[in-house]
Amino acid sequence: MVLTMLLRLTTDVCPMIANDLLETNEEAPVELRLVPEPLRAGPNEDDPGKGDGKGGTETGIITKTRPKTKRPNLYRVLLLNDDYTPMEFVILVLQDVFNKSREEAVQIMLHVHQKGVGECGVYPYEVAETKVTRVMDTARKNQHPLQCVMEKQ
Ligand code: TYC
Repeated sequence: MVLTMLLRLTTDVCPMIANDLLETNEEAPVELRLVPEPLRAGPNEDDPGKGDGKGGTETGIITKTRPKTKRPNLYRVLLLNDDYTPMEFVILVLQDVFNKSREEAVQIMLHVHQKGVGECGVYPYEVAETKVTRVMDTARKNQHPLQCVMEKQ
C-alpha cells in the first residue's frame, strides 16, 4: 500500500511537523516533498486571512510516500514417499512439473525415497497450487499413489 499523507500547513509550523513526519517512519525510506501552492498575484480579497505574499501564512502540501514492499506469501511444494510409484515416474514429474534437470530430479526423488518427504520448490500460492494439481492429476491418470502437498513457508 502506498501511504500518502497530504497535509496543508502554514509555513510557520511546517518545519516542526516535517521533522515529526520523518521521525515517525522507521520502517522504510520516505520521500518528503514540499509542494508550493501556485503563486497569487496579490492579496486574496475573498480570503483576507490568507496569502498576503509577505510570508508566514502561505500554504503548501507535504506528500509522504512509502513504496509498496509487501512480499507474496510463499508455499513449499512437497512430494511424499510411497512404496509403489516407480522411481522413474517421480523423476519425470520433477523434470516436467518443477523444471528440474535430470540430475536434480534424481537427487530429490532419492531424498524423498529415503526420508519420506522432500521439497520440490517454493512458490506463490497460485503457482504452488497449480503444480500440486498437475502432480496429482498425472499420478491419478497413471494409477500411481504419489502424493504432493503444499505448506505455507
Ligand atoms: N519409494 C518409491 C519406490 O521405491 C519411489 C518414490 C520416490 C515414490 C519418491 C514416491 O515421492 C516419491 N518405488
